[in-house]
Amino acid sequence: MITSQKDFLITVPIGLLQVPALAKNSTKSDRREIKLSLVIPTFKESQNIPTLIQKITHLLDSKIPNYYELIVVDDDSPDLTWKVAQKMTLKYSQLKVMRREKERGLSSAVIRGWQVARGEILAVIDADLQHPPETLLKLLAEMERGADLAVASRHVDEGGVSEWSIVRRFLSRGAQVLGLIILPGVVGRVSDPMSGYFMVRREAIAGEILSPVGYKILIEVLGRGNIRWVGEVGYVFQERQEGESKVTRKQYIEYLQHLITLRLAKWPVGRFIRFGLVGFSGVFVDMAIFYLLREVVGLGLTRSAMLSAELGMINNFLWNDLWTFGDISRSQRGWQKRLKRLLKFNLICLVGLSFNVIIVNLLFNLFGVNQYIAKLIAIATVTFWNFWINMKLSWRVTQIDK
Ligand SMILES: Nc1nc2c(ncn2[C@@H]2O[C@H](COP(=O)(O)OP(=O)(O)OP(=O)(O)O)[C@@H](O)[C@H]2O)c(=O)[nH]1
Ligand SMILES: [Mg+2]
Repeated sequence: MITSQKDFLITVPIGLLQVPALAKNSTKSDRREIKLSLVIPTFKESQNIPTLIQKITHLLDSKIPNYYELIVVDDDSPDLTWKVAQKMTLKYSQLKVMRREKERGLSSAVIRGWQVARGEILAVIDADLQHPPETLLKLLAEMERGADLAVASRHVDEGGVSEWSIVRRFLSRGAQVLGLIILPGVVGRVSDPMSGYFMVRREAIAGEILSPVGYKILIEVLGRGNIRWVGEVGYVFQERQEGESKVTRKQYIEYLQHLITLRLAKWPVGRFIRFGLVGFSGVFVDMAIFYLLREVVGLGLTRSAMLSAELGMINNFLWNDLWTFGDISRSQRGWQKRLKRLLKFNLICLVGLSFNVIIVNLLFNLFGVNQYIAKLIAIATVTFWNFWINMKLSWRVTQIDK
């Protein structure tokens, strides 16, 4: 473990918030294997930290003595929480302390802790004793059964909140519903997406660049990690005994920002823009060839229009195959496969073309929409159709909806 000479604190990792696949600091001499790395983020928790450490150690020593580590990550608390924790390292050898002087914030504190962790299972618990330590053993049992993520939940059997006001319950549920609307595939996977008490398998998040906004680290883990099996364990959220809450209105705004960021990250925005640009280039190819066929070759109108449209489509296919979906085509090599993609693309675009004609007709004749506006709406709709269906069928991207 890297410690600075000055005060025997763990050095704070810098750079991207990315958990390494293999614990960076483990060396050959570091024979003792660590199973569980539990991060305890703190800000002004000097009154709570001694009791918490004592309770957790007592508990884990009975179950996995020597196979766990506790990592307190303190954001330079004015009440010197880090110092209180640091003194305890003399008695508790599995305890490590990180004092962050530059960065701030709960979520990044947790990840910085995981970055120096050595365990195969990474976990987090609040320092204020609101998360009952006993639940750790149940979470661990879930992980041992094979879960990639084990979440302590207030909303399953044996779960609950002790003395929350109606307002706080309402806000918490409201935030959950909002999450379900914006990110159903992520937030809907757990009964308590707001939980800050969970364990995750290192493998499931290793190498992912995490960038949580605000407080909700679990949503980030669910959104960006490769989580197949989720286990849940009920617990009752305890009242804070000592110290003060850091929850403010700002956190609700950040939560919303976080949801939107994750939503955008899941939508293939970049691909769609490239697809649009390629489509735009196709218009010029189509026009130029149409001109050549009419003026130079002297072909009839319909034939010229059909031929130029087909060549425009081939132009689009080639660029999409090379650029828009290049990463996928490269893993599906061979001219036969390429030809298959071209045929599918062609067919899908032809269906798109008939939609185009139908939409213009419907809007213009049935709803009296101006013909040019009708055409624009048709183009936009068909572009979405062409993009989405081609992505799903011609260039199969199965991992888009993680
Ligand atoms: N390192 C670090 N820890 C933080 C920060 N903000 C909060 N924490 C810790 O994260 C945990 C949860 O914060 P709390 O303020 O208790 O949030 P909460 O439990 O949702 O709200 P309460 O019920 O009001 O306590 C506690 O252990 C805090 O000390 C921060 O900016 N940096
Ligand atoms: Mg709390």
